[in-house]
Amino acid sequence: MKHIEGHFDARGLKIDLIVSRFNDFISSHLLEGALDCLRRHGARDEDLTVYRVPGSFEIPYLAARLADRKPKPDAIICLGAVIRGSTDHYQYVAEGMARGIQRVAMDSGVPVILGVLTTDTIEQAIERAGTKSGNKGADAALAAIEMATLFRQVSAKA
Ligand code: INI
Repeated sequence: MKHIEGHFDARGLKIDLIVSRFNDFISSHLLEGALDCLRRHGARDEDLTVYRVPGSFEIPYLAARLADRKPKPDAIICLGAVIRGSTDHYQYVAEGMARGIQRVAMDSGVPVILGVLTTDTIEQAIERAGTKSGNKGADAALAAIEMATLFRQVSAKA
């Protein structure tokens, strides 16, 4: 029986991070968590590139461009915070962002990791950006390492 899975050694992985400027108070902490996690798993700064976009809705547009480059990145990590307001704008931004990210991943074959918080309140976002519920940017980085190392093995076997 074959059993193939990713691991958590990030040495040599080329990873792009896309960070939304909207709610930067939150997304900057997600970025810190992601970078810290990547470095602690062996990623080198010269293999990491941070890109900024205006809001989470724009993340998939840039992800599509980055995933299209040759050579492709090993993974793309998307970071931001969509926080519910008094109108339904939140819903359009959150749905467009999540569906777009998934579409880029499916179309490109690059793991595109959803590290964008969608919360009802600012407090819930703070809890997930390095306080009592951990740091979802770090969680996204771990998922990126696991998927990138899994995809490398699958490609090597193909
Ligand atoms: N962008 C976010 O990243 N988070 C939000 O909470 C948010 N809300 O609620 O408005 C938000 N809006 C901006 C959006 O992502 C686009 O930048 C904008 O609509 C221009 O296309």
